[in-house]
Amino acid sequence: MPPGQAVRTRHRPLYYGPVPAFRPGRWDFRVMGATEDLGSYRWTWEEFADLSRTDTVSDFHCVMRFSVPDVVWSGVRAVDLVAAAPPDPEVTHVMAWGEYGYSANLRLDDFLAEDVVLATHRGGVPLAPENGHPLRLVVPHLYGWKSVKWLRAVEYMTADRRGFWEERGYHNRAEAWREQRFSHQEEPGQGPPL
Ligand SMILES: Nc1nc2c(c(=O)[nH]1)N[C@H]1C(S)=C(S)[C@@H](COP(=O)(O)O)O[C@H]1N2
Ligand SMILES: [Mo]
Repeated sequence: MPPGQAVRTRHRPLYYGPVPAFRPGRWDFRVMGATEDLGSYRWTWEEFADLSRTDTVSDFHCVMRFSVPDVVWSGVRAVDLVAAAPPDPEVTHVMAWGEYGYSANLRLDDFLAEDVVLATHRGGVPLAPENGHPLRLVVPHLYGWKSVKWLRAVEYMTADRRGFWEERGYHNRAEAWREQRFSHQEEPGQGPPL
């Protein structure tokens, strides 16, 4: 376990604000911002289901000091998404966007880590509404708030910008093994000015 974390196998789902309703006919997923061809990409729910899928197993670390070991996630690996929607070579960061404007910024290399997945299933069953149904991001090596539930878009960025919690006192990078919990721990240059 990373420092300061205790194992918990069950916990109450954690999120800010209401659980959004899923309407398959109105749902889409977008990749936008600094794409290689300057266009944006859009998948309907049916189209998204045709992307190549992978199972991953990882531990999940919440900044509230608990970790859930060995979670099985299934979905589209971030590397496969990025291959399907190539970024401009200048892209250094991404913003993951959830419903209602929740967001989390990530370094591109963190997003491309091999166990990062845009998950539709956890433990072999579709995500429950409160766990992010129909789609959530999972970034195992960063604290849980970076794992955006009800994911609707990924924005490619050529400079860093803070997301929802990163603007409100949480660490810009959030690596669990380095215990990067709060923005006051950031070293100069670890994040855009607050
Ligand atoms: N859209 C959205 N995603 C979110 C959150 C949120 O408030 N809104 N909370 C985050 C936090 S703090 C954690 S620890 C995890 C919890 O995921 P779980 O409830 O599925 O275990 O979701 C993350 N993703
Ligand atoms: Mo969390």
